[in-house]
Amino acid sequence: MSHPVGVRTTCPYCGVGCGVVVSSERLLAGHPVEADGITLSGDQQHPANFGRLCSKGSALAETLDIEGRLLYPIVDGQRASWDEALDRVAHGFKKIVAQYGPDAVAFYVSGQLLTEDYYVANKLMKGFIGSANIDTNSRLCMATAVAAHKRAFGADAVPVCYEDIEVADLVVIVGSNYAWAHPVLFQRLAAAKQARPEIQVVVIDPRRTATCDIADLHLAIAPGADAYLFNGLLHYLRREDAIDFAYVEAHVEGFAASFEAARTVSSVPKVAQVCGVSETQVSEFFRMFARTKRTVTIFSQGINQSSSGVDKANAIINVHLATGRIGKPGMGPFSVTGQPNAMGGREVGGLANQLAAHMDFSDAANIDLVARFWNAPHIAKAPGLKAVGMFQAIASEKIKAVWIMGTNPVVSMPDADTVRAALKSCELVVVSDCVQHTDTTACADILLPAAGWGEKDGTVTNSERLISRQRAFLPAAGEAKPDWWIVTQVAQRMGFAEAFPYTQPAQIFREHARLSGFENGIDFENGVGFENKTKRAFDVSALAEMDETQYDALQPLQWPVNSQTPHGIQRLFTDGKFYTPNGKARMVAVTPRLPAVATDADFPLVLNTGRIRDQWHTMTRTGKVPRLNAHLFEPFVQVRARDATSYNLQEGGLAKLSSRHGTMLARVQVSEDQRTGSAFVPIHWSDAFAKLARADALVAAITDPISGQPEFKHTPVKIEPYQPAWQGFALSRERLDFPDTSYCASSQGAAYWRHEIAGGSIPEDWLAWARSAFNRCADWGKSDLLKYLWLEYRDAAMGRYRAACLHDGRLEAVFFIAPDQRLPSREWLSSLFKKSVLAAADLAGLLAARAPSGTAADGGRIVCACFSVGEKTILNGIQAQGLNSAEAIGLKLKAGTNCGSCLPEIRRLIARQA
Ligand SMILES: Nc1nc2c(c(=O)[nH]1)N[C@H]1C(S)=C(S)[C@@H](COP(=O)(O)OP(=O)(O)OC[C@H]3O[C@@H](n4cnc5c(=O)[nH]c(N)nc54)[C@H](O)[C@@H]3O)O[C@H]1N2
Ligand SMILES: Nc1nc2c(c(=O)[nH]1)N[C@H]1C(S)=C(S)[C@@H](COP(=O)(O)OP(=O)(O)OC[C@H]3O[C@@H](n4cnc5c(=O)[nH]c(N)nc54)[C@H](O)[C@@H]3O)O[C@H]1N2
Ligand code: SF4
Ligand SMILES: [Mo]
Repeated sequence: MSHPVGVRTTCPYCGVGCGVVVSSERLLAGHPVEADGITLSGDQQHPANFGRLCSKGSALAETLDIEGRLLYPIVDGQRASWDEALDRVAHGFKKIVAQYGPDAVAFYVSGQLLTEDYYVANKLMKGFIGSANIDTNSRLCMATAVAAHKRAFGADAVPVCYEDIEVADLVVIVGSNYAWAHPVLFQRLAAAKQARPEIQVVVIDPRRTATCDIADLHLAIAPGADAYLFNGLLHYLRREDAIDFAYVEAHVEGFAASFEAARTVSSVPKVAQVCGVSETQVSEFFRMFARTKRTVTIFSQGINQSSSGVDKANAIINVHLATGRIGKPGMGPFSVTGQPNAMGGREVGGLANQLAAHMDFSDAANIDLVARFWNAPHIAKAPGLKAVGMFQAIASEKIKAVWIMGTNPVVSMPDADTVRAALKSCELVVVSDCVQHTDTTACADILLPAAGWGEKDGTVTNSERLISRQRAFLPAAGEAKPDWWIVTQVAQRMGFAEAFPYTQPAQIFREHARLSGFENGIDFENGVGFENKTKRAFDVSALAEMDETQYDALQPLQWPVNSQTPHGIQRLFTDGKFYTPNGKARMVAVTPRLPAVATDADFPLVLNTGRIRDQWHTMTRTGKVPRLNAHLFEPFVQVRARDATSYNLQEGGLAKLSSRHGTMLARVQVSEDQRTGSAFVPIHWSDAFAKLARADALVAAITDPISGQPEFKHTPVKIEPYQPAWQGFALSRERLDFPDTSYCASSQGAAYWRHEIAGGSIPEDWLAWARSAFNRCADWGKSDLLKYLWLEYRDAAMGRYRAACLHDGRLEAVFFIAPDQRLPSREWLSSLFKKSVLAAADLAGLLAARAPSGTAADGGRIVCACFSVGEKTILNGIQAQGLNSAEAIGLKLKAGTNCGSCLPEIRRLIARQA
């Protein structure tokens, strides 16, 4: 058989930016493919992943069916034509601008847009509507790193490349759960460490995470204390004579002031005390750092999402500058990007304080330059509102129209209940999304269907400045259109047709590339520009002349891509020259600050929020994939045993978390991975999947004063057991809609839905309640309700109730209710949905709430998503079959042998048994 030729594209999830090859028989025959029948694999040739994919990437084919997609425009709740919807958007925005001025409107966009989409939206708002009120969810994500890079390097430029993490001798991972959030980079590091065990890995995170699997040292730092640690390190490096004074002299300024600012807490004992870790651990980390030249420091949201995040990031960059560990193989500070195109958004200038192509509003000449390039009549002259301020302005009606593209702020913004209320009262809310029912689309006046991954063409830039193509291989779902097209149409209808003539993404990319090179020459007169350097770091002008064919064939490459480096470059600052007026990098004097709001007697716990392995953000895509839902299927809160005892919480019970802003319900997980005094909840659940489970309802809208990035990792909360009158679960073929539940988390399994439920009051008639949940579920053609057979078992004295609903012998739904958590295994019950007719033994088992004897053993909670291998199966393999390594488990049970994302967890299970 010949090797399948496929479409090469890029994964739409995290900022690693893995190459993906999509193939199918029909594709080979030259047709656009259908969602089913697609096979997908890692692109062996792509320099980000060399063929690897994580659990989310390898399940991409399962997200492509059109179920749940927004298929046509909707205006005021009614299906509308594109013409009607676009006119409404254009006229709505024009009217408000005419009446109240351009700052009365806003766009809130996303690092999940392609560069071409992003460019057009930014140009429309800043160049033509005339306001800089366009901000992006990158404000919640990368704004801190952008600000820190600009302070230190004079430009938002990531110095390192992925290879650096493999050739380093020490990799410090700060505030990043690399194993779950950047899995393929984690795997590259793990493989490098296996080949070269002398690579040392240090993890700095208040939690013990899966990333600690390969750590030689884990500093479970007190939440928010990182700047003290890195300041202390700076002093230690000086004491140990590890500063590279020659480098500092030639290439860095600000050393003395930074050193001075770090004086307050600089001895190892003091640092250890403030950071809440042992002196031995601090000394060990400092020693490793001091003696290892080839060091990369990776940082992510544990640093960025803080009210002093920019200072923290600069404290990290400081130690690299002071030791000259930058611009050389295996060295450098490395801010990893979250979203697939967080970097592309930074390049086009999609943040409200950026203008375009790495220019901002601080220099009138830049504003003039962009105005001339765009031929823009009303260019914005000053920064616009950053995300948090933007939603506050919507709440106070200063902003009267907002267009949200590719993001779900009702779930992901801090103080999310207030954000929802603001949108509900806003005069005009336009939402472009691929998915019809999200917490944010529920607030829209106009819904525009966006083409999704696989349906659109464009480019994305990953964490190492690598520009890759996303390529279409599917026809758009329904009437969906690419975002660049939608914005272009609105721009034309607002009267800007001349500046928005786009009919192809390649046209947009060329313009973007031209702008990046426009008057970006060497400018010695003003002291700017050096050998091999342009004024602005971002320069892809060598791509400005690509024709459509070349654009289609564009191979991944790392900017800058200009006449001096036409093929891009791996590492920046190899010459020790930075993008500051005098060419020197800047160390920033950092005075560490504690989180803005401390815990107190009313709110005694620190709430930390973050990601889980198999879900992407608000689950609009990953939530459709049964095997991704199987790993962690419910919102949970993780606390240490000591806190569980203090607050009367029980493993597996429900807890209510409250802050000054809102509440959340979650399932309790007791784990020694947490620090005492901290609780962790995932960010993924929304009203679309659960009741009262949005983490951001709790989080305060407190931001870093420089970057405007919210403090998502540190909210004072209180926690108490949530004792419902009843609890239980229901499994069903279709999703059910329950009356009277106070808690309900729904997740899609293979051929069934799983609902974990609880209620505050006991229904009068359980059967009527169950029937009602069954009958209420929308669009399921139950014309012959009488044909459904209901079986019941009730033990009123014990408060137990069970029911099963069958249709022609096929199981449709089961309900299990109890006063406590003693409920049967969902795994066995869910397997019954695979049968077209239940056997008598199954039926008896159903009502006895016990699997009939001879049923295959229940594998337990899924650990390996690729091969659906459960925790119990793995534990049994370890105990009964003596499988005592991840390799042995892989050989025997297959677990961990495809994407490898579950290997840390498998190794932990082995360690736990040992
Ligand atoms: N599976 C999955 N992967 C993703 C995503 C996803 O939704 N799902 N989203 C992507 C996006 S957009 C982003 S931004 C990235 C984020 O990637 P990460 O930043 O790695 O992910 P988080 O889980 O938000 O947080 C990272 C860690 O910071 C720790 N932390 C909290 N407070 C502190 C502190 O004070 N100091 C230190 N040192 N650490 C602290 C948390 O305990 C957590 O383990 O992930 C990307 N990858
Ligand atoms: N508490 C807390 N809150 C957080 C964080 C945290 O760590 N803690 N992390 C923050 C961070 S780093 C991030 S990045 C945000 C993420 O938060 P969001 O951006 O709100 O999350 P997503 O679910 O990725 O939302 C993307 C939306 O765009 C849609 N979409 C997908 N592709 C396209 C497309 O091509 N076009 C259009 N128009 N729509 C598309 C999806 O269906 C989905 O509705 O959350 C932030 N919020
Ligand atoms: S690491 Fe996973 S989610 Fe991130 S780009 Fe690669 S395959 Fe996609
Ligand atoms: Mo992010």
